[in-house]
Amino acid sequence: MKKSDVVRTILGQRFGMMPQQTIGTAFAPTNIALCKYWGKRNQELNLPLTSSLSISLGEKGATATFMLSTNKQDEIFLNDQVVDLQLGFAKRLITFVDLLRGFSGPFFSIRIQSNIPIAAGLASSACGFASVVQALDALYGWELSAREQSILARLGSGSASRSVWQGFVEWYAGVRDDGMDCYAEPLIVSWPEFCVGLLIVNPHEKSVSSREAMQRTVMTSKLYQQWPVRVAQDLAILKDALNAKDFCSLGSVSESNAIAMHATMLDAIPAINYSLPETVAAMHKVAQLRADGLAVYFTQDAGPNLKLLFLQNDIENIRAQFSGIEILQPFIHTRHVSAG
Ligand code: 2P0
Repeated sequence: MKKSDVVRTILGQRFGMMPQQTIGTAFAPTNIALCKYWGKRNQELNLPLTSSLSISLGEKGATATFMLSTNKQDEIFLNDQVVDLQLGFAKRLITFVDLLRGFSGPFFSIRIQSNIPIAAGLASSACGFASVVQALDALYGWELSAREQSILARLGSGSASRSVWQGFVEWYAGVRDDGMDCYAEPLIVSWPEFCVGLLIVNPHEKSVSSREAMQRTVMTSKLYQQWPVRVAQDLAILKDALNAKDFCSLGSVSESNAIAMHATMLDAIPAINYSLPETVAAMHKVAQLRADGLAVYFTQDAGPNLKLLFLQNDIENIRAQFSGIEILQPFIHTRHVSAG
């Protein structure tokens, strides 16, 4: 099955119709996985081998704005700077937009505004594709459900399926070949004291894309065989911890899940090692602080930077230990959306 088949299934007779508005705009938050998505059962549709669980980062994310254009081609602005349409970013975006607007669709002036801290290693594609789907939904008047938005956003980037929601979010792996049961839904847990700290140990770009790293791991890592079992256990513990607001359980299983994901990557051939000496030093520091009584845990994605997990009471302690850390409170100043 192709991406275009999924789009046609979801849009039905709305596929290829003209926009109802001249402008459509939407914001989507970025998200950090506490139980990671690592490995696909279908590369084309970004169907994962396992479910995953994330926290969306409130007001940190991307706003996409689509305006009808009379030009003969699209134009793209990223944070008010014009983007060369030959760049990989532009090509990937326009390929995705083509999928949704149909072949004879209108051209757009596309503006993406991102307030994600530069080089934080936060999944910009996650909030990017989610905001694009929601902005096009507003422009065309499709009136998609959040589930449908989640499925369409996944076609752009797997983790984008989780960025259509705020708060704690579970993305179901599903079993169907067409991926219609593979979407994200929020967990009905509000935790205003929950904090995420962005610890930048190195601002340079990663050498191996997460897409390539994921595929190499699945193909070559023997340890990867253990990963689905591990995820099932971790998801169950995480959900119990969220229901009980048991921060230490949540933190320790999140940290351990990230370490296990990186272990599968280290076992790939050739090995993928996103950690730098500074990454490892920060991990030891977190462990030492915890031994000294501070409830802080880390998680790590496909890059050298860490995200620290802790509670509001410890904000000043964390600031004192990690100069320059950016601290986010995902549930503060954010409307928490529940499943409808
Ligand atoms: C996650 N990551 O759960 C995992 C953990 C990185 C490490 O999802 O190929 O950009 O577009 O589906 O979503 C990053 O991978 O990959 C990611 P594609 P994506 O957040």
